[in-house]
Order: sequence, then structure tokens, then C-alpha cells
Amino acid sequence: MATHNKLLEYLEKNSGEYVSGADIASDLGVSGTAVWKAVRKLKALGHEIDAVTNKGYRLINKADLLSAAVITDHAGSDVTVEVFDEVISTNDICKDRAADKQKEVYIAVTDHQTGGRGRRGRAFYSPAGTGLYMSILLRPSGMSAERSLNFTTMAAAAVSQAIEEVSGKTAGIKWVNDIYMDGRKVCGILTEASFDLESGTLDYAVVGIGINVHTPEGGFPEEISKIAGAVCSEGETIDRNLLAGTVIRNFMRYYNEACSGPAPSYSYMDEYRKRSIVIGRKIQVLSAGSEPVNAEAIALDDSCRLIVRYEDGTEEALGSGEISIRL
Ligand code: BT5
Repeated sequence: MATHNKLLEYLEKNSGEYVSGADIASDLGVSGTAVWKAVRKLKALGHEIDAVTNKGYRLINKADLLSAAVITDHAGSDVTVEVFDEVISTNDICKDRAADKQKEVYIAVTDHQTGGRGRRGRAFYSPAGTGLYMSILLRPSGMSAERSLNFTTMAAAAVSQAIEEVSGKTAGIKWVNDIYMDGRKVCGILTEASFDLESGTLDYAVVGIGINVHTPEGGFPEEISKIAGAVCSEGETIDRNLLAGTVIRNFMRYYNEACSGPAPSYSYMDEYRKRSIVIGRKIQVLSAGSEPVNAEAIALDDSCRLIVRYEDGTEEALGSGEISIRL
């Protein structure tokens, strides 16, 4: 971790107290000049640090900035994280990396997307300063296409767990790819993949995750104002770096499990089921080009397919697609 990030953590731990430059240097094992340079760097990044002669340094206000080093530290996995101020879509960044034959797990994180997208060409609103938008590029060797279909639901379990760990609140999953809190969508997930048709295996997958951390000033745009919500209520705050790192840590645990051995146990399914907000509910199954069909959501099988029962009594296991909950 870079010295300025170490210093930021150190000052946070001593919140409210002044710490002398000499104590910081000795505790962090760096020179006095390195401490001074790190303070200058933190201030340039927008953190408010008070410096008083003969007393030392004190963190007054920590800027909510995304940092690749801090995210990697929290993630605790062997992954490459890159942070961008603004991109069109983090899924596109990962697809470019895939074309460059990036081998290891690569994660693009940004504060702002100008062309964030959802499924079926829909837009995902991704304004600056209030959300967390990230994509994970995966290139497991020889993974069957079928097994890779679980990445979206794995991410839903990983994100909802991470939100709960970091915010202390409850998050629910609306099959298949949405996270809800207090009846509002706070996160959407979009997985895009490329398959090798000859071998029937996955070439690469990009798992894109968009989380509304705060409500933007002035609220969400009219067209999603009744749907969208945020993890934090007004006046609350959480550390976006910690949230990103925790999402990655949880996801990588499930991913590594799915990559190892022929018959994964998919332990994430317990977490997914526990948070499902659709089981036992009356729903409508939505298919492009046809009328919505009334059904009841019965269960989730071990491949995370939604078992639905239609009004005529017939049952179907849905592997993907969309549903709406009937109120
Ligand atoms: C999704 O699609 O919800 C998947 C969203 C994935 C976004 C991530 S961000 C990082 C990565 N880069 C990308 O470009 N995308 C991924 P879907 O289930 O199709 O839902 C889209 C619908 O959600 C829209 O039609 C709106 O109704 C609603 N919506 C749009 N923006 C939203 C927001 N910020 N919060 C909540 N709902 C939103």
C-alpha cells in the first residue's frame, strides 16, 4: 500500500488526536520527509488534515475517494484493480482488456459512467460522486458455458452480503440480478460473456455491478424516481472503498469455489436464498414480445433457476429472464 494510504488509515485510527510526525514516521517505518510528502498528497486528494507545530497531524475530514490500493487491500485477493474518474462503461473497459488477452482477474472501478447500461440495451444511471460502478473480468480456463451462467447470481449474493456487512442494514435480492433495500432497487448487475463455440467453454465473462450508495442531490431522474433507492439514507455515509473491497472479497470466494473441482457446492446459494424477496410471492413472468403471464414463485433450485407455478398448475424452471412482483 502506498505511504499516503497507510498514513490515511493511521490518522483515521487516531481520529480526533494529533499525532507527531516523528511518531508517524517510526510507526509506519518511513522517513520524516516521506510523512510530510504523504500529508501533502492526502491534502491534494481532498482530505482535510490539520497540521500544528509541536503537536503534529490530525485528520479532520476524510474525502470519499476511490483508491485502487485501498480497495485491493480490503479485497484481500490476488486481483488487479484499476480506478477511473469517469468512463463510458466499466464493462467496456473490461472487454477491451479481454481483447488484450488480460489473463488474471481484472477489476475496473469508477465514480461515474457516462454510458452505464443495463440489460436489453437499457441505461443504468451512474452519476458522479454518489455511486460505485465496477466490472470484474474473468477468464477461467476451460469452464463450461453452463457453469459460468451462475456469475450473475454469485455477484448478487456477494453484493447483498457486502452491503449488509458494511452498512449494517438488510438487503434483499429480486431474482435474478437486482438488489433491493426498503422496496427500492439499489443495485443492478449485468454479466456479458463471450463463448468459444467449438469447445463449448467460456472465453471471458464481465460481471458489471452498479450500486447507488447515496441519493444524488435533487433525487434520481424522474423516469426511475419510483424505482431507485440508495444504500445510505440522508445523513448516513459508508466507505465506498470498503464496500468495493468487500464485494470483491465475497465474489472471489464464490468464484474460486466454482472454479475448483467438477462439482461445486455453490455455498453462495444459501446466501442468495436467504435474501430472496420473490419466493412465495405472486409474480408476472415477462418475456420480450409477449404478454406478461401470472405465476407464483415457488423456489430456487441449486442452479439458481426460479421455479414458478402458472395459474393452470404447470411449473417451469426459469434460467434467466425477468419477472415483476405483483402487489
Ligand atoms: C441492470 O439492468 O440493472 C444492470 C445494471 C448494471 C450496471 C453496471 S454498472 C457497472 C457496469 N457497467 C455498465 O455499463 N453496466 C454495469 P436491468 O435489470 O436491465 O435494469 C435497468 C433498469 O433499472 C432501467 O431500465 C431503469 O428502470 C432502472 N435503473 C436505471 N438506473 C438505475 C439506478 N441507478 N438505480 C436503480 N435503478 C436504475
